[in-house]
Amino acid sequence: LRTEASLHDALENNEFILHFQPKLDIETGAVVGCEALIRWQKDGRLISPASFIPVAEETGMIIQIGQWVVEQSCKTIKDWKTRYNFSVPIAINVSSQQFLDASLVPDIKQAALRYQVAPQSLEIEITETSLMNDIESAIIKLQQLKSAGFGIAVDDFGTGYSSLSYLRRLPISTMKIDRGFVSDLPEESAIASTILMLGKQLDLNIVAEGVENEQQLAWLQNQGCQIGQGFYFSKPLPIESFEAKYIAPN
Ligand code: G
Ligand code: G
Ligand code: MN
Ligand code: NA
Repeated sequence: LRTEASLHDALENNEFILHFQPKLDIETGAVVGCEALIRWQKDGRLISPASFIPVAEETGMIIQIGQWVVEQSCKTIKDWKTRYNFSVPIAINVSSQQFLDASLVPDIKQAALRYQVAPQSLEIEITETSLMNDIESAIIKLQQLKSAGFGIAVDDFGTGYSSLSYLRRLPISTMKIDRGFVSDLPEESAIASTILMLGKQLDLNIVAEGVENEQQLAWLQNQGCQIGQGFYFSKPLPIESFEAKYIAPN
């Protein structure tokens, strides 16, 4: 079922969709961004990326699927700007295979141009581990994306194969504290505090992922973490629900 051919058919048949999860300013409650998360609509059911992204990565289909995600995200940015004058950045997830592909950076730039989307409205989420296959080339590609104006976020920060000496060299704009550390809050806060401090020192935006309750939110507010994402605010939503709840409420 979850073979290269079925993923190929899924693309052809337009069976992939994006859900959107808001990122909120923890002080004001304003939506300051969102993350696009792919789902596969198959025979009336919604298949989670956890069950097909690994297959897509193994078979190389992640390249074409990733191009679809870039395209669809730029289209959505353009559409929200045109229809609602709504322009918070959309973040997309990029796998290590995509990072090794020479067409990633030109694909992203061309899609942004084609949809007349400001590069600042698209953010690339990468994990530390995904950069490590070829760190030197990854740094070059990140520099190209950053100098073109795209946002760069390190996803699941603190869980990957990472090194602080690389972190210093990565041209990133945002660190996302892995939800494992957020779920330890408020009792176990050493790692979250340290990541927050590191982010401040490096002058990065910090997003707390996986915020699930009031106690975690209170801790984050108290510690000056500015942006939160998680089920406490909203799960990832189909586009119509995201628009109704966050863009054009009535
Ligand atoms: O949305 P959900 O929690 O089910 O996502 C599961 C995993 O799939 C997460 O690690 C997420 O980063 C990944 N994922 C979701 N959408 C995409 C996508 O468009 N591209 C890639 N490469 N990974 C994605
Ligand atoms: O690996 P990545 O961080 O890209 O995965 C994002 C996924 O995390 C989302 O698709 C979503 O399904 C999941 N997620 C988002 N918020 C929460 C949360 O508050 N709790 C849990 N358990 N998962 C979450
Ligand atoms: Mn992510
Ligand atoms: Na994450």
